[in-house]
Amino acid sequence: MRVLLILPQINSPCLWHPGLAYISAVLKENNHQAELFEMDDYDRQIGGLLGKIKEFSPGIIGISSNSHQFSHTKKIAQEIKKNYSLPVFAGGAHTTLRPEVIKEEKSFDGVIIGEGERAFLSLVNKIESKEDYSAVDNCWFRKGGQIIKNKLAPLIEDLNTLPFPDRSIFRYFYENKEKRTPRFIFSRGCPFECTYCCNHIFKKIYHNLGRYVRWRSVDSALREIELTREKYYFNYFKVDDDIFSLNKQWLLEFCGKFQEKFKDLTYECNVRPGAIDEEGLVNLKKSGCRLIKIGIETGNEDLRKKVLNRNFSNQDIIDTFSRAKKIGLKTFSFNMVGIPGETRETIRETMELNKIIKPAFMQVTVFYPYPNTALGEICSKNGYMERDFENSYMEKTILKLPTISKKEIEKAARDFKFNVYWSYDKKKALAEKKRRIKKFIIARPLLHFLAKFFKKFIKIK
Ligand code: B12
Ligand code: SF4
Repeated sequence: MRVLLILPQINSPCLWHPGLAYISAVLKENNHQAELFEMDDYDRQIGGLLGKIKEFSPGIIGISSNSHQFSHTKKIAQEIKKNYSLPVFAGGAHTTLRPEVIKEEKSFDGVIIGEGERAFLSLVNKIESKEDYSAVDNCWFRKGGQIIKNKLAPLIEDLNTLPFPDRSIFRYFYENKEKRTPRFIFSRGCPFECTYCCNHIFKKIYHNLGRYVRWRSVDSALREIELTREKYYFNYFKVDDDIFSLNKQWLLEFCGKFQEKFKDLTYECNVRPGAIDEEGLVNLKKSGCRLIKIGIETGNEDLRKKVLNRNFSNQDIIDTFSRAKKIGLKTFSFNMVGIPGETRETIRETMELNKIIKPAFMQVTVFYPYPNTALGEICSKNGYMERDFENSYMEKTILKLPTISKKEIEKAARDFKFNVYWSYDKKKALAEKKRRIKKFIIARPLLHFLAKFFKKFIKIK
């Protein structure tokens, strides 16, 4: 059967989506035809999407959505339903956290919860053979005025049984002939329970349904890299596993074999203080890893431990960064501002910690409470949520906290990198300032026009 997958990524491009890539691979392995429509701009592309549906004539549509994109996902489903009588299903992080959306949004025929490969294949098979699909595991459906809530099937025990994710459906791979930086993911799940992250909820819903943290074999990981390289040229890649260093035995085997096989390939990955030691770092470096990324999130230990449930100290962070640097690895820190309990002082502490560890790169995001997560619930119960989910992860807060104003949170997020870099890398700080000014101008059409005009005028002169 022909299946159309849709990836809304409005103001938030993600280049590829492993979940949809796996679903497409599984469908193709089972002789279905899958195509993808990537939606970056609703108004500009909605006509194109409707045209695509007419031309491709799918028997079913699957839309993936995270919480930020969900308002767009609903709009897309509504527009499809207005024009075609096709079954439309939504899956991804948001429907896993909040399957109840099926009750509110009538444009969805069903939602998929958790891992989608088997559930979606089963749906497609049943729809193709015109069978009743209302008992498919991992799905909630609307039937008449009722919601059918099916159970979750156990987690896929052996990830090696899955085909490699299908990159060929993404523009980034078929349009881009230049150098690419592909992303890979070799494991699923994380054993930690940080209150702001979705993992503890995914783990909870899958309680007693198999091992939550699973790895593909090292050989399968290396084979995927090899095959991807044969198809798409690259010499650097990113590993998106939540914590690449979690399973030391796996890591050391990967590093040893990778080094043997790919002498000219380099990469970056995520690690966690307390889940990486000196031996792990040395092996990462020897194998070709150039950059390690670490979530420190806040410089205040109380907030980190009590509010975020991240149990490592500032000293653990400082030690990991300094060891990594001695070994020759570049470092990257993830930071958040605007978490419940945040004050001017705690933001200052986060900046101070970054000034000590001096990362080569930083990400600073405004905290965003996801539905049903422990911290999301605290925000709802305390009446902190001013607005519901929006596409505003990086810069705008949707919270009204008693300890700090919205203006201060957003200003801190804007100025954070400049302030930190200024203490140890003036060039980077100035580049950051320039980037911000450019962004400010681009966001204002009149200023943008004037800037372009003057640039041209000065050049001619
Ligand atoms: C890799 C990754 C990325 C990659 C890849 C992008 C992507 N969207 O997958 C990159 C680095 C680009 C990225 C970016 C972002 N990410 Co991210 N990312 C992850 C991570 C670590 C792994 C996801 C993954 O690949 N898992 C493996 C695959 C196989 O699983 P999956 O994607 O969940 O898909 C399965 C099911 O969900 C389901 N499914 C998914 N889609 C569909 C669609 C249909 C039709 C069906 C039937 C089923 C289905 O079936 C799939 C196969 O089993 C997760 C954390 C996590 N543990 O899930 C966060 C996570 C998904 N990311 C998150 C966030 C917030 C972001 C950003 C907004 C961050 C930012 N600052 O910009 C951006 C958004 C970009 C975008 N437009 O999507 C959040 C989402 C929270 C939420 N409630 O929505 C997560 C859950 C992390 C967290 N904070 O808890 N991310
Ligand atoms: S360590 Fe990272 S991936 Fe794991 S629960 Fe915490 S934030 Fe989520």
